[in-house]
Amino acid sequence: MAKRFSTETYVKGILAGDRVMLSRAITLVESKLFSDQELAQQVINEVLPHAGKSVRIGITGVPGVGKSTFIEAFGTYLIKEQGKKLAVLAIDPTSQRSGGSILGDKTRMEALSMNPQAYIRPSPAGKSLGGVTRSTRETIILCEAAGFDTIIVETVGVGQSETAVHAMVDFFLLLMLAGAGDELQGIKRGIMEMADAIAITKADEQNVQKARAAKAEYQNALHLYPIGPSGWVPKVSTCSALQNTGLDAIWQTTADYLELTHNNGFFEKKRRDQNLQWMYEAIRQGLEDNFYSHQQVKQQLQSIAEQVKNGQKSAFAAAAELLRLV
Ligand SMILES: Nc1nc2c(ncn2[C@@H]2O[C@H](COP(=O)(O)OP(=O)(O)O)[C@@H](O)[C@H]2O)c(=O)[nH]1
Ligand SMILES: [Mg+2]
Repeated sequence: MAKRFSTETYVKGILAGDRVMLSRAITLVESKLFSDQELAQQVINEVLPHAGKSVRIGITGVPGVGKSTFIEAFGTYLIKEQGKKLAVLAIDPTSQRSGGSILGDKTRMEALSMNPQAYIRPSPAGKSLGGVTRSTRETIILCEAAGFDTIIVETVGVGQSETAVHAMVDFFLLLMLAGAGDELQGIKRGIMEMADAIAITKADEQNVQKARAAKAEYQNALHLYPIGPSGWVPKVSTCSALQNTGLDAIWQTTADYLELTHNNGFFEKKRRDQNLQWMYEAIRQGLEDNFYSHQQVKQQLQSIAEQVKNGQKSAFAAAAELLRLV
């Protein structure tokens, strides 16, 4: 069990920007213990009025595209050139590595992890996507309350985690390689449609020409999509994290997006919609947890499932029977 303090101690520490207290509160959020969860909820409730005043940026792309290297360079740029305070979180439900993808990549984020203006937190290990999503959302609030004005949420770029991240950020950046082909990059149409910006990575050395060609190609492809409710036309650019090029353009694109969506009200609306979605998800999760932790359900689930497997009971009848137990 995590070492525990009073709600007030956590809240005071977080609001004062105490990183140790912030980390401990995040550990509570990630805990599976009911008592830790209860305490976490109290802390979140208390700091909530101090949260929300940030830019939340989601970053995705297939493994190897250069996410970690990009975040190191872009994050350092944001701190040094834009005076930001940056928190980097990760969503990696599959990660079994030493505490998550970001820690495993720590060598690629060396400068950032040592920068006092940055806070890096790996994805919680051993959790389902739903579990990771929930703790990451709550972690965003805690980081914002601790004074971080820019939150980057990295996702591994395989499966459903992009959708989860998209639903918790203001701006969604897709990193892509030049000349690798959409298929190779596992990029489904849906993910391109979610992107507010695409950056072609590794635009350096012999790659520059290819990157420019890819930029034109993706720009054309994006023009085929109808403009969404944000009124924003997604932008494509090239960058090199190793040479620190193209980073200012990506920040400018982000700033343009923020200006447009603040002015037309989309930013606020999206945040409100995300909050509502979050509530419904929490309800669904709560109902599910209640159901599966119910004593009688625990006792009978196995045997009733067996009957369904053997064709002795229909799936619907079995579900109804189990649901009646609660
Ligand atoms: N040439 C070049 N290589 C890069 C760049 N960014 C990342 N890489 C390399 O690409 C590989 C994968 O990078 P990484 O950041 O771990 O990708 P991730 O799996 O998406 O996090 C590493 O060998 C990096 O050194 C870049 O801007 N230029
Ligand atoms: Mg990485």
